[in-house]
Formats: sequence, C-alpha cells, structure tokens
Amino acid sequence: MSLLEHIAPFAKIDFGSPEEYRKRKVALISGITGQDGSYLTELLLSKGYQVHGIIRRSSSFNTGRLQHLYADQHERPTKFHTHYGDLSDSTNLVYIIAQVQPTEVYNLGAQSHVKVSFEMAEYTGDVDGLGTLRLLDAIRTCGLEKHVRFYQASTSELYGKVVETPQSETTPFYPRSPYGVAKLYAYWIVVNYREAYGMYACNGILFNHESPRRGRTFVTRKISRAVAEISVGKQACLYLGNTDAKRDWGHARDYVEGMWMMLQQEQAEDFVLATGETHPVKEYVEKAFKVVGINIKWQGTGVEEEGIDVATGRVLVKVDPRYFRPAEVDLLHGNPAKAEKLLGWKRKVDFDSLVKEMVEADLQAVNSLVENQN
Ligand code: NDP
Ligand code: GDR
Repeated sequence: MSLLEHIAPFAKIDFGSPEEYRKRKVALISGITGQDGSYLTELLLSKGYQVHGIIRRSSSFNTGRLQHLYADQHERPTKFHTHYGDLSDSTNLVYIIAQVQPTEVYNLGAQSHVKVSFEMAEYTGDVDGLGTLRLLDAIRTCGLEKHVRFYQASTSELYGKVVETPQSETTPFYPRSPYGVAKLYAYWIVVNYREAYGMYACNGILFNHESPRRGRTFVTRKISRAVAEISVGKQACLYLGNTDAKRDWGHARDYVEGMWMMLQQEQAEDFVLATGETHPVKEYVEKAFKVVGINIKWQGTGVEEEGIDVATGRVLVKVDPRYFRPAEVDLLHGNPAKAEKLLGWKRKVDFDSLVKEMVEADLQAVNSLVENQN
C-alpha cells in the first residue's frame, strides 16, 4: 500500500475516544533490538499487547536479543512484529505509525554510548535529539496526538556535573557529553509537546540499568565478560578507564516495568527510576572477581593503578587512558521516591545479585564457547 493510501484516510478517520482506542493495546518500540527493548517486549507480550518494533537494516545480525521471540513467530501466529526503520527518517516513521496505529509508543532508540557520542556528536544529536522530535511529529501527522501515550528514554546523564545528590525530578540538569546534551533536547521537546498539544508524553529519567543482555562495551558487561574469560584462561588482563566513577546500577528488567507503569497513570508526568544506592566502578570489579573466587587488591593511583589477584600476585586489571572521556560524570545517585510513591514501583534486584547474575551468565557463555571449540 502506498504511503498516501495509508495517510490520506487519517484525515477522515474518527479514532473514537482515547479510552476506547487504548483498549486495543498496541505498542510500538523504537530501539527494540537493544537491551531494554528486548525486556520491554517480553513484558508487554505477557500483558497481552501486540508489540511492534522498529529495527535498523544492518549487514550483520542485530536481532540476537529477540531471537527467542522470532522463533515463536515462525511456529505460530504471534503478537510480535518488526518494521525496518530509523529515527533519522521522518517519512519512514510516519509510515510506521500510520500502519501500526499504536496506543503506546516507547522511544528507546538511540546512539546510547556516552564515550562514542564524543566521536559521533552530530549523529548522536540527530538520532537522540531530533529523532525524538521526528517520532512525536509522526504521531501528530497521523492525527493521533490525543490517542497515543508516549514514553521517552531520558537519562541520569542529564544531571552530569554534580549539583546535588541524591538526584531527583527537581535537580537541575548539567549534561557533560554530546549524548547528554542530545537527550536534554529530547527531554524538553517531550515536555513542550505535552504542554503545547496536550499529548500524554512522559520522560523516564532512568539511572544505569544492566543485565546479561547489556552491550559489551558498557563497563559492567565489559567487566563481567572479562572476569569470565580470565577465569578460563582466555584473557590475561582487563583494561579500564576511570575506575573511581560512581553509578547507581539497577537491573534492566525492573526498569522496563517502570516504563510501562508511567504510561498507565491518569496524567503524564516525569519520573526518576533508580536504586537509591551508588557504587564505584572499582567495587563492581571487586565483586565480579569474587564470584569466581578471586580477591582483588588495588595498588598505585591514576594511570598507574592496578588490580592484583591477592592469591597469585598477578595483575588482572590495568588502566588504559584510551577509555577516559573528555568530560566525565563522576557521581550518579538517584532518588526514586516519586516513582515509589505514585507508581508503586520498586527495584527488586540489588547490586550484589546483579553482579552475580551478569558474571554467571558470561561464565556460562564463555564455557559453552570453550566446549564448542574442543
Ligand atoms: P542499547 O544501546 O542496548 O539499544 C539502543 C537501541 O537503539 C538499539 O535497538 C539500536 O539498534 C537502536 N538505535 C540506534 N540508533 C538508531 C537509529 N538511528 N534509529 C533507530 N534505532 C536506533 O540501549 P539500552 O537498551 O541500554 O537503552 C535504551 C534507551 O534508554 C536508550 O535510548 C538509552 O539512551 C536510554 N537509557 C539507557 C540507560 C541504561 O542504563 N541502559 C539509562 C538511561 C537511559 P541496533 O541494535 O541496530 O544498534
Ligand atoms: P554510562 O555507562 O556512561 O554511565 O552510560 P558506561 O557503562 O559506559 O560507563 C559507566 C562509567 O564507567 C566508566 N568506565 C568505563 N566505561 C566504559 N564503557 N568502558 C570502560 O572501559 C570504562 N572504564 C571506566 C565510565 O567512564 C563511566 O564513568 C550508560 C548508558 O547506558 C547511557 O545510554 C545511559 O543514559 C546512562 O548509562 C545512564
């Protein structure tokens, strides 16, 4: 069907009341192939939603986190569908909204790596900042602005330089990277469209959340994988950047539940999701090695710092300045009180359990690779 055929009838369509329309329970997720996209898809399917996802065309395989859902799809009709698209392509977004007619849109798509954003600043601004505007405007173009509920993946990177802790919905923003600045634009365009057009649009200001599905270049997963590889003799040493940075780390599965909760309220509002605890990267390293029975002690400072296996004296962790950022976010520590009170949200997985789950999953993956090679 042509784009015009899809869109033209919209001018005349009476979608009915927003309440009636929402009963269809159709979700559209940008960034469905990412960590959060995969957990959110599972959650929404379990709640009876029809789930549509936007995937980017890639010359290599990028749907690994959704493989189990595709497998189901081939065996029997499912409520899971994907569409090729990109947040840089407005026409494509209008087309997808017109086709899917979603009741809830979750904008999780982004160039999400902070360090990479310094190298690809313009692209990050385009996708993470303007991409949000394009998706909101696609909803308006289709005349669905009063019917669709919109979730924006905002971030604790908005806080950047420490102004106050713990950080809450009222803490002033001071982003410290092109990624943070792009997400600041996205945050405000969501607030603006809510106020200007009466859209139900929410910012979830989410602090770091991790899982065995975390991308391997983010620090927690980089560490858990390295610990697994070192423990079976496949890697000698783990190289890191700033090990003093502190983060408020939770489990991604808990956080996607909060995203959904934000879209089930009477009124659209912005919410922080966080654990309320903060830990340095060093502590993550120590706890991860403990899972495989290795105790780490630190010696030296700055680029000379090393993490040493107490039992053998081997150097297992070193600092490589290549991983330093031009400007760093030193401390993130969130206050989830508003979400706990108004949404009834609470994180379930604590820091130690998160580290253990990630290391054990990587141990299993590394061991099965070793077995296959033998
Ligand atoms: P991931 O990096 O795992 O996933 C990002 C997703 O965005 C992938 O599906 C990716 O596709 C897609 N994407 C990238 N560029 C584009 C584009 N141009 N058009 C459409 N899609 C695109 O991130 P997470 O799952 O960890 O995070 C989800 C969202 O939440 C992101 O917006 C992130 O910035 C934000 N966020 C994440 C936090 C966290 O701790 N995880 C905390 C706060 C906010 P592909 O697979 O093809 O690369
Ligand atoms: P972050 O996550 O920048 O907080 O953004 P990341 O895991 O990349 O870094 C966390 C902290 O660890 C320090 N660090 C290293 N980081 C990486 N990636 N690699 C290293 O080798 C390394 N060594 C030390 C970093 O300097 C930083 O201080 C994540 C992303 O998911 C964003 O999309 C999201 O918005 C925020 O979390 C909240």
